[in-house]
Amino acid sequence: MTDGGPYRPVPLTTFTRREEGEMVRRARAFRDDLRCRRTVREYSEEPVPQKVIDACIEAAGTAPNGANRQPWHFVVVRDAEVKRRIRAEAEKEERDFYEHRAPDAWLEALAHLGTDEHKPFLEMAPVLIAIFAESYEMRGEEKLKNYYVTESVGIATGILITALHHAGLATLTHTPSPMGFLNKVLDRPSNERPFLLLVVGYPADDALVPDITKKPLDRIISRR
Ligand code: IYR
Repeated sequence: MTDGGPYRPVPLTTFTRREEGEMVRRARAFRDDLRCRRTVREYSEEPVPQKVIDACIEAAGTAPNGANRQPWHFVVVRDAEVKRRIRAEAEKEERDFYEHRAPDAWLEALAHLGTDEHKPFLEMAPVLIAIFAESYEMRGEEKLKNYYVTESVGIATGILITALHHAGLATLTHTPSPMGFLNKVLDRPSNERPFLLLVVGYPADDALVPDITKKPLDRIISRR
């Protein structure tokens, strides 16, 4: 490792060159698996294996990121009392959002998703992963600035959601706003800013999801 030192490259040994047919098959199989991912709001209380969570967080930690500073931290919450406090704080902010702060246009945009200020999944689901973005790093007394923090943590979060789905777990990307309370409840330092709360578990047997579709290719691609 030469992190932070001079450039001393090593040969690339991990890249696999594949035949075109195999590439197409792999790309389509991966797409088809991801098409089965749904954001789930109703969870079973069944516990999930820590080894799976650990491997998925390790997968997230491979994300490309600014200057390889890896400006992220993941807090895995299983404790019922901690979950209860997170729910109480999140619902307080969300109530204010839905009742006062959200402009009508935003509420209209959300209407078809059936979301509201009640967040029982924050207690029901066996695991919450609070993702923090490190705006800077402390090296002793020195503040070391991080780069492209939002992009980096966003990419890592995408990989985490994908890894959890691939492993057989459902997630919900929850964005209580503001979520500064997570630093207090989870005892995180002030160089870390809460980025997003990921709810993780198995869907409840009778879980319902909104009837939505994704834009087809010709609406999200252009070619030049
Ligand atoms: N943060 C709120 C509202 C919300 C906002 C968007 I944009 C969504 O796609 C879903 C919900 C909440 O979590 O309910």
